[in-house]
Amino acid sequence: MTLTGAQAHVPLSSSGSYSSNVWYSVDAYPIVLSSPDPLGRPDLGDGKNQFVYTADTPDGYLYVPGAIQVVGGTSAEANWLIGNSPVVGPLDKVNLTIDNSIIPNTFTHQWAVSGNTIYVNTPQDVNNPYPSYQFNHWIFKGLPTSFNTAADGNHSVNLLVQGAKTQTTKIQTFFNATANNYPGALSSDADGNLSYSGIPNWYYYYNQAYPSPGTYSPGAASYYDPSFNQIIISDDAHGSYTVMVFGIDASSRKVQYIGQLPLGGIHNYIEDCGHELGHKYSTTNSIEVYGSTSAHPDTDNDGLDDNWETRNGFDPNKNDTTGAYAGIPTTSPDYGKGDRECVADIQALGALLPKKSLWTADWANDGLQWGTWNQHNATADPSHPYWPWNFLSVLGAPVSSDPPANALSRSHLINA
Ligand SMILES: [Ca+2]
Ligand SMILES: [Ca+2]
Repeated sequence: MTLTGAQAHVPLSSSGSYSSNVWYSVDAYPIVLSSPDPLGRPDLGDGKNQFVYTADTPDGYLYVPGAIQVVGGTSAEANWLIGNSPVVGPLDKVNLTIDNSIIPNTFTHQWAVSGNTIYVNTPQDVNNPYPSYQFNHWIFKGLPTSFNTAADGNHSVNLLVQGAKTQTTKIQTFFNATANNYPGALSSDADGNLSYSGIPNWYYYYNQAYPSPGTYSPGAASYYDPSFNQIIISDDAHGSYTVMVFGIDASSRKVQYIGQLPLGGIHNYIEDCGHELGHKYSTTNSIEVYGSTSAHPDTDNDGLDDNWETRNGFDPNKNDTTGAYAGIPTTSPDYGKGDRECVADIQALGALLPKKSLWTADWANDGLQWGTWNQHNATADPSHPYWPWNFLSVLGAPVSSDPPANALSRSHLINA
């Protein structure tokens, strides 16, 4: 575990009585033990003191492992601070509170001392699933009280000595990724047939790091609606996805399927946004068409203008130039539109590549990046961990950490 508490030391009291009527002063500060990653992967963002509620309801619990460090002290000094150990009930010298929580001060601490460290637990909480002997968690119940601000989720764990705050440790709390704690509900989508309440928390958090080009709507798949010129981001933007990567064949000068890039978490969301934004851009610029016209013929009915296809390495007489979409189900709206989807994928890769570092952005831990972690890292070859991603060539080339430099992105497309 990593000790990430405030490091400044403040005297608890200048007039404390330790033993034998000797006036004594000790330093102490609260520490928070960062949640260790069981797989040893790096912490996200600042990597410090980030915790996720166990449930989406107002009864959700937040478990914050923590303690009080008596600087340079001994077990005797630590015991002096809390009284005779074990102690159950109010203490006369020290206490802990958490700001901006519904019940920060109403539970009763239980304390234990090991060396110069004081551990704390809240076994009196009837819903506490932890055994009373596990003295290593502050447990807070209830959701933060403010929403819709960037500061939401920031709290302070405070050490109080005889009622006065002496030290503070910052923590950040996040809601369960798939729960709906934030407002922002749509009453309807562009088609006027949708009603729900609350956006999923992952969308709320991702949107702060990478603003969505559209609107969230519950459902399996994101889409671009050309009738209303509107992008809908849906639940496939959360979790994991493997995006296809394309290049140019050196001899034929045709677009070629060259590999895959497995994604998770924020990267999957960015790819999804970029893909639908690609459809919107292509439509707006008449690259993508809906029915062949004299101005924009579409001989192979793959949704792309023939002339644009010819200029950009696609086959105007073949709806899936690269073959990458050969296995798409006949029931899919993308069936027979492989080239149209390929262009959107290329544009999505262009949106994604500059944002690789966003996996280090400062929001929740595995609650939001779980797609990447669980779907890839847990089963990956340890010598090739997919973190944050690895390019997997379909042409027999070695695995690489990033797509090759000649992978097509938006800037390679004419008029795109
Ligand atoms: Ca076409
Ligand atoms: Ca075509």
